[in-house]
Amino acid sequence: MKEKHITLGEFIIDKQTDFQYSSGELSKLINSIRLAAKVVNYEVNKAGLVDILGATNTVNVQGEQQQKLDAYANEVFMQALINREIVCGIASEEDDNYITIKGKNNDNNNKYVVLMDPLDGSSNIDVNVSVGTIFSIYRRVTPTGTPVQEIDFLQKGSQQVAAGYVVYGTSTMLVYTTGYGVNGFTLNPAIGTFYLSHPNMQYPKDGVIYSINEGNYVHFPQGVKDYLKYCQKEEGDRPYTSRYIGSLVSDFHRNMIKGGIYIYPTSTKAPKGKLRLLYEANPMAYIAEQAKGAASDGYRRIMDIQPTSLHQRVPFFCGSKNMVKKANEFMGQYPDDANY
Ligand code: AHM
Ligand code: MG
Repeated sequence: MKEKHITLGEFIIDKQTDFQYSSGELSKLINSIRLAAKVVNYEVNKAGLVDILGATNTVNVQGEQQQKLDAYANEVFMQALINREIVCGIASEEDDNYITIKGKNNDNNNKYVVLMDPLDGSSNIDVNVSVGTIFSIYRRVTPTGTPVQEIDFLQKGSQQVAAGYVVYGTSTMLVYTTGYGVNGFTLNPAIGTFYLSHPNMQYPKDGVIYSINEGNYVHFPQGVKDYLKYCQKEEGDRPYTSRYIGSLVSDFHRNMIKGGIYIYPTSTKAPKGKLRLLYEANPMAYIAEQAKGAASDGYRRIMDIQPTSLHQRVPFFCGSKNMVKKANEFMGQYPDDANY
């Protein structure tokens, strides 16, 4: 029998009824992210060429000034969501504050807010290393009909209704969850269609990869140093192997498939860690848990942390369940470091 190839568009329609308050809005929202992902993919893929063209002419063919790709990605995702009038607000790692979006009749009746990091790891573009987009979706908590407020964005990660990422890699993939497991779709660039390639993605319970910027070792808290020594000790299936791309989405994606842990801890250089709770840690934590992995700040579940500001940072331990558990045990030896 001929195998059926499911496109992301078909998959979204199929799954619409899975969603508790389904009125089609969440589906439309994910559809607009799908569209923006294709546009950004096209641009990311010709990043090197843009440099060549830019050298002779810094204004592109449309007469627009050349933009940095992260600013471009921000605009593409913003516009895709704004044009469809399906969200009431967007907060982006690129912008200081959230923006309010009116609904179809210039009202405030839309239910969802989106938080995103439009191009994570963008410093990697210059050296042709994969980058990603991360997104997180919540239902607003303030009444519909009123303008969106900051508290609609400052929700615990456990309140997310969907989250996902796009990895612009050797092939471009969109991976997302709406709380019913994690599915991955690979873009066929020839026809611009995402196909279901990785159904029901799951972390192996154990893994042997640890991903951390070891250049910062001397600045790490003792619990992290102890855990790294544990990983490197010759015993059983150890020493583990180290893999660090320095692009969260890529490191996460590899670890979810192969089994591993990603760590960005506090350090004397970054006392609260580097990653942002709302734009990076929460969506990745939601995907990790839906893929039977785990995510903590070394002490607490990431998704239980009450956010207090839009751009707050958090230490991040994320990956195979048993590996995160083990890292938490090491951190637990130094309870004072929980107060970062
Ligand atoms: P960004 O949001 O400024 O791109 O920073 C986030 C990135 C992650 O993708 C990556 O895992 C991390 O920063 C790498 O940081 P470092 O270079 O300090 O190891
Ligand atoms: Mg980022």
